[in-house]
Parts: sequence; structure tokens; C-alpha cells
Amino acid sequence: MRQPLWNDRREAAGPFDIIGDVHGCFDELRELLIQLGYGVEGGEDAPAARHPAGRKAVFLGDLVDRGPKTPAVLRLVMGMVAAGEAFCIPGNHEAKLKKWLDGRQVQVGHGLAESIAQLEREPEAFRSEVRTWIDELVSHYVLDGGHLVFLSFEAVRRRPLSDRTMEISQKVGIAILGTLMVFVFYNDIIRLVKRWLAS
Ligand SMILES: [Mn+2]
Repeated sequence: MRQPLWNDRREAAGPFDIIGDVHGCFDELRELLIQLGYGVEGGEDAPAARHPAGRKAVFLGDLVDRGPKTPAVLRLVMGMVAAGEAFCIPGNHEAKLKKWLDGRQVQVGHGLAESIAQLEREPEAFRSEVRTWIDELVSHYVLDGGHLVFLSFEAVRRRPLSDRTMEISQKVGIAILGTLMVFVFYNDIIRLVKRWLAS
């Protein structure tokens, strides 16, 4: 019998709930997951969520900044990803937060300032965990993106796809995710342009 590769998540077939721009709003995320039928357990220190019918959440970046509970959002999503209950793609806000976690020069504006204040109240071990997690997301999301696409196809066809088809779908997945990311960041980009025009 063939053993699946560690990164082969084809058994984790959707359907998928696509969620973007949580921005530190833990209470609202919790409410949203409950409305979608997820069982949500634990408080802000150890939150966990799982859908009884096997639905998976796909977080399309910008978990952090602006909102009041960025560490709790990170704990929930990090736990869900580790448990195979969610996929996550990093957004520009995660990328910027990672720069700060790396100790690099970063312009601290509204949004990131809130995350920093909240994360400074957390233990160093948590900050370092977040740093590693964001770093790994950047290198893994392409793979998971491809999976997302062929998992959807398999759910429709009810039988596995050939390796060649998987290879193609992975490329299509990258393209679709790229498009989705532009869509998700559209508001952020427009805001930057407006600010630039106003200055
Ligand atoms: Mn955003």
C-alpha cells in the first residue's frame, strides 16, 4: 500500500469556507465559524475549531492588525492549520508583522501598532512561534493552493486525478490564488493609492 506523503492532504477534501481579512477580530471570527456550523472550543488562550461534516476553512491572509485580539486569532488559526482543519495563505499584513518579529526596520502605522502592543504582552515563545509559522506559510501556500483546486475537482468527480492532472491543477491553483490575493488586497492597495494621491 502506498503511504501518502506528509504534505498530501487529499483526504482533507472540502467543501471549503473561504475567509479573508479577519484583522484581529477574534469574537467576530468565532461567531462566523459557529454560524458556518463549526464547533468552537476553548477561550482566547487555547481556541480550537472543527467542522463536524469535515468542512475546511481557507484563510486568505490578513489575520492580524487593527483589531483588538490578534494573538487569539493567530492561536485559533495556527491550531486549525496544525490540526488539518484549515489552510492559510499569508497576506501583506502577515509579511509586515514578520518583518517586525524579525527585528527588521518597518514603518509602524495604524494596524501594525495594535498587533505589536498585543504581541508584546505575550511570552517570547509565542512571538517566536508566530514568526516561524508565518515564515513556513510563505513557503507552503503554493502547494496547498494547488491541493485546494484538485481537492475541489475530486469532490466533484468522486475519484482521484492522475499525477499529470494534479501537476496542471497545481499551476492553475497558483494562478487562482494569485488572483484571489489581488482581490483580497484590493482595498489595501486602493487605500495606499488614495493616501499617495492626497499627499
Ligand atoms: Mn486587509
